[in-house]
Amino acid sequence: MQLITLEQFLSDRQQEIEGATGAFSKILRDLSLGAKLISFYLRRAALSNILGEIGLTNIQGESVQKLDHLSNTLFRQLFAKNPHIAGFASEEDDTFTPLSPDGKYVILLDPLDGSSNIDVGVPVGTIFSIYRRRTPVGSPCAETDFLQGGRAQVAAGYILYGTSTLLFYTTGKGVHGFTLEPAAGDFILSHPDIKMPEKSSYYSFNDNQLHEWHPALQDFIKAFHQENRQSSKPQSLRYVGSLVADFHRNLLKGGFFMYPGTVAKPEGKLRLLYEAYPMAWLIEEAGGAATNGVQPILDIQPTGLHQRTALFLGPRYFLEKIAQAFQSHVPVAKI
Ligand code: FDP
Repeated sequence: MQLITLEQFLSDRQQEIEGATGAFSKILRDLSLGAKLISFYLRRAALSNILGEIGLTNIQGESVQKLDHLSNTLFRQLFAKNPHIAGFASEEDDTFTPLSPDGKYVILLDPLDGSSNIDVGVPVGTIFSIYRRRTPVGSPCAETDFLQGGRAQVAAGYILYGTSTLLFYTTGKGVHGFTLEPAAGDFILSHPDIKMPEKSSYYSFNDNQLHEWHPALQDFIKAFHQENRQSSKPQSLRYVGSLVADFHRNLLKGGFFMYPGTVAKPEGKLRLLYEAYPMAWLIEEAGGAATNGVQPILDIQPTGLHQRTALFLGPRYFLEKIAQAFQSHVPVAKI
C-alpha cells in the first residue's frame, strides 16, 4: 500500500483551489492537529475528569459538555494563530469571532457533534466548513462572510472519532478520506474519491416525533416500512444519534438519514451552517443528495448564524421520492 499523508496529498492538490497559496493547506493542518488532540482527549476522557457538563447553556439552549467546551476552545486557539483565518464561527458560540484582518478565509465549526454520546463512549465528530471571505482583506470580517450560502463553500469535511479517527473532506473535486495512524501521528489516505453506493442498505432517523411530522412524511414512512418488510433484502435501521457517525456509515455503505421538522417546528433541530451545508456538499460530491424534504440544502439562503433546517441525506432517487410525497400530498383541510 502506498502511504500518502494528508500533508502530501494537500501539497499535490493545492492547485485545485483557485488562487490557492498554501493558506488553505495550513488551515487543514490546523484542523488535523485539533483532531489529533481531541482524539487523544476522548480516548482517556473518563480518566481525566473531563466527562459531564460544564454547568453552562449554549446559544442553542443545550447544556455544554466539558469536551464541547474544550474542543471549541482548542480550535479557536489554533485558528487564532493562523494568519490566513479572518474569522471563526462555532455552533457553541453566540456570535462569530473576528481573527486576522489579513486572512482570506472564514471557518465554521461544530467542534464536537453528537455531544449526548460523549459520556457513553459512542463515536462523535467535528464538522467544518470553509469560505473565502467577502469583505475586503485588511478589514475585520463581518457576519456576511459567514452567511454566503452552501454553494460558496470552498472546503467542507468532518472528523469522526470512532474505532479509528478519520478525516474526510471535499474541495469540490470528490470526497477524500484519511485515517489517523496513531503511531506516526499522521493522517494517511485510506478512502480516495469515494462514491456513495446507489443502493440503500440502512435507514437512520429518530422517530420519537413521528406523530408530529408532516402527514405526507408520516404516510411516506408507513409505506416505506411496508415495502421494506416485503423486500427480499430489507434495509436495516441504524441510528447512532451522532450526525457524523450516521452520515459516515451511510456514505460508505449506502443509506438514508433524516432529521425532519414537525408541523409546529418545520425547521427541525440541525443547524444549516454548521451541519447541513457541509454534509450536503460532501454527499453531493459522493453522488448522493441533500434536501430539506423538497429543496436542495445548498440552495437554501441563510439568514442567521444559528438557523436550523430539516435535513434529508441519501441516494438521489430516494430523496426525489420524498420530495414527490411532500409535493403531491393533499392537505386534509382541502379534501
Ligand atoms: P447532539 O444533540 O447529541 O449534539 O447536532 C445535534 C445532534 O446530536 C446530531 O449529532 C444528531 O444527529 C442529533 O442531534 C441527534 O438528535 P436526537 O437525540 O434528537 O436523535
